Amino acid sequence: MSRIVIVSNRTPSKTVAAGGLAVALRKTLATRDGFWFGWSGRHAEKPSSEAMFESIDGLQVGSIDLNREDFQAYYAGFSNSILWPAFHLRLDLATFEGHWYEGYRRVNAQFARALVPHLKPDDIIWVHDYHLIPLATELRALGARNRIGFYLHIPFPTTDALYAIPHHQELMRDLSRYNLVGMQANRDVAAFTEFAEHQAPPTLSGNPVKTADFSKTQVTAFPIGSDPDAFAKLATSPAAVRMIKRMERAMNGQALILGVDRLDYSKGLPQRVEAYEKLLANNAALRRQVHLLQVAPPSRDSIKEYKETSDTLDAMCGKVMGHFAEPDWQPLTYVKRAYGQPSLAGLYRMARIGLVTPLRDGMNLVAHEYVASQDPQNPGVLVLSRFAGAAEIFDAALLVNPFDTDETAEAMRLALIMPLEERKARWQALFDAAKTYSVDNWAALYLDALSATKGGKRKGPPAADALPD
Ligand code: ADQ
Repeated sequence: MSRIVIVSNRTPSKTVAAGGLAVALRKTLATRDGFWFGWSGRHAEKPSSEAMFESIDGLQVGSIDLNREDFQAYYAGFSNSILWPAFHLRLDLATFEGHWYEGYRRVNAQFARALVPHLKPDDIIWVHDYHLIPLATELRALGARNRIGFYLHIPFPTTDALYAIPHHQELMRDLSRYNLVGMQANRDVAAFTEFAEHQAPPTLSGNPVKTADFSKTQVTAFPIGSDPDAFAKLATSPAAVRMIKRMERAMNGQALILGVDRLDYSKGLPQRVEAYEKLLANNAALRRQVHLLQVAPPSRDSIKEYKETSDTLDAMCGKVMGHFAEPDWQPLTYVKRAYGQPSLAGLYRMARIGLVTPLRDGMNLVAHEYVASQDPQNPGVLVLSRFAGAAEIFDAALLVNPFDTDETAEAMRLALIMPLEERKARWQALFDAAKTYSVDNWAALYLDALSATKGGKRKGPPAADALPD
């Protein structure tokens, strides 16, 4: 059986508890030979193409250090200040700095140089996310003929947002060098197909110009998921029960409405608080009966737009507190820290409403985890954004347009009065979907599809073609 080589921006760490994705991929590597490759998390004066290998909890991990300036241009710059906002349709939040692109390509080339000496001819290479779009091009330029697959964890943009990205034609040519491109949702495959058919901005005169040939690249949706059985178990574990007890005391009979997110402008947090404000404003009888808990640890805080989102959220929460709090009742709690999975599972299980309202999201695993953690005899209600990839598989949720805060407020009201029978029926459908689209199934389906592609003879740029097979 071929080895599997997983490549992502960051390798799994010794100190940070593994999330669902890392756990699933570790499981894959436990049954197949192979290793995980990526950035070590360390900076070095001089960029080196020597990978360092170590075993982390039985997992083989290869990593490289990156020069600080290159990392800035590649990670905070091109990846997270251009690709992330553009792919989430937030061109207003993008910063266009020309030189970042060179750093982005330099780091991808460095990854390739460090990885190639460790590859065997029939290794299957699985590259993760927008940081590494050019990696197949760079690997093929060094002679790699392996099957190489790419998986995009974030949404694929609409064609005109894509046109706004500097060097987008080159990036799309990079994607055409993969055997398989996996996306989260059908809407992403549709957006990709729309681009692939035209590839240049439409004009009233001239014909469409095509510069990338996708005829040898399979593009398919593989919706990612969680490990629902593991989360269901976790939700009744001692640590979860401790959290539930703590919350029951604090809530004193109020219904908990819960949001759990990385602090990111794509997650629609200010809009969510505004919807909650409307719920309280329009339904005086609900005051003292409900409580919003928003858990949102800061992320990417070196980027100005993230700091601004954090400030906006602070102001929104302060406004709702000032308006509705009473000496003996607080409408909301906002916690800026991450929790371990057992505590999260307890919070999910305790919450009457899981409020998952991103403005745009590849999938959103919080929605999956919330569903998996519910008590089947008394489940809560998932209020879910139509613009999360999860909406394609969770149509039994209360689906909302997160920009329409009246609609979100009304969905919360309906969730609070929903009869038990309806809650159970909706939850059962959601749980079935969470099981069908589990993270284990996702990894297995993706790797089967990648193994089944025609490998070995992918065309690279001219330099690679000159190399012997
Ligand atoms: P993220 O944008 O990070 O991921 P999401 O899928 O919601 O978003 O969360 C990933 C994980 O982070 C979940 O397992 C969740 O439990 C954890 N997490 C979030 N907030 C937390 C908190 N406050 N404390 C502790 N843990 C927290 C990107 C894409 C998503 C896609 C995933 C996976 O943006 O759309 O679903 O990758 O493909």
